Amino acid sequence: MAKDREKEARERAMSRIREARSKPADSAERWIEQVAGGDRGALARCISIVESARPEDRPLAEALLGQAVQCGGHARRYGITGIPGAGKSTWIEAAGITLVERGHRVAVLAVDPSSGRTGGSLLGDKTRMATLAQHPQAFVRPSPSGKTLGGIAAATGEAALLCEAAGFDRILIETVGVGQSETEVRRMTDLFMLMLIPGGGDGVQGIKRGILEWADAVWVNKADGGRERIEAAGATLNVYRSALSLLAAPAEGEPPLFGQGSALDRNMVAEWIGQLEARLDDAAASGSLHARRRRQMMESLDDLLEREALLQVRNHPQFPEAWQRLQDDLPRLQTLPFAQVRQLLEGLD
Ligand SMILES: Nc1nc2c(ncn2[C@@H]2O[C@H](COP(=O)(O)OP(=O)(O)OP(=O)(O)O)[C@@H](O)[C@H]2O)c(=O)[nH]1
Ligand SMILES: [Mg+2]
Repeated sequence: MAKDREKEARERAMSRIREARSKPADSAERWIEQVAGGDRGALARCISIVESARPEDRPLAEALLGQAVQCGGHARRYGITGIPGAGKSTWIEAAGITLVERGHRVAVLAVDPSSGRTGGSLLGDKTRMATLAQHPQAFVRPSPSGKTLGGIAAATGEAALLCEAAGFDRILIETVGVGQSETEVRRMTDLFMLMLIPGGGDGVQGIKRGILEWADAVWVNKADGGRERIEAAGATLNVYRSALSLLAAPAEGEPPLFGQGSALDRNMVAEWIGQLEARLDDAAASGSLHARRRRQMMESLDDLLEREALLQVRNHPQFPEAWQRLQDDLPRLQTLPFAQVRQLLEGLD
């Protein structure tokens, strides 16, 4: 029986999607209305559309995002990165509960570049965040698994926009700190936090220098279970504090915040998220938050311009022939590569 009902629901959803694909603009307006009205099913459906790898879903996805962006901009976005198993999900759940208790509506998203391969850390995250996932003021969405059109991080940024349209005012994005998606996640967040664990040899913990430089906050987790561990956490924190003080000062804003504690201790997490919130209050008041978002937007525009320009060139009807000619000429090697490329571009009309 339950199976039949599930199948029916799936079929209903599919037929709605088919209908929406055929009239993207009208459907997008209606769907975003439902999303803004608090319909979680509609939110989940819209997120699936922006995550879709099918080119035929893109017009609808773009129409949805076009609608959503008009209700966006009010939420604060946190990025939390760290090595696998550092305690990110545990920390996010505790922080999320604190935030909902303070009257916020919290959405949790994840970017896991490995999820395509493993089938997703989906189950892990939902069970680890069981309390938060069931809270009426929270929404927990695992990383898109498998292929998406613009990449997993891009899909997560779009999902964040939809969550904002749904009225979530705090968005926490978890990403595994392996250096593949942090640039993008940092670019879509107002505060980027690096999570470490005590010890880890020389304290490097496989964290790329770039990620370290970007951190607005560093938290050494698992500082619990005895004095030794707490001291080890303090030592790790010091290693990073001095490493960071040697790096160039952040381009804008304040120096990073440093903290240590246990994600299993709700009070500690509440204290820390309070500090992060205060930091964002200051950034909002001083205008640096606005400046940061503006710069992030410019960087994204720049990337998009590059991607779109490349696509236009590659999709140009004369491109394949010109490209072939260029390759055929290669053995002669009598022109410099940049001159060849310039010639090729000039030859396309
Ligand atoms: N002792 C202790 N254990 C913790 C703490 N935080 C998390 N854990 C445990 O560490 C394990 C991994 O925690 P997760 O929150 O799943 O870690 P994660 O960083 O989200 O892991 P991935 O998403 O797989 O990268 C779980 O068994 C947690 O219960 C902490 O502060 N102290
Ligand atoms: Mg996790």
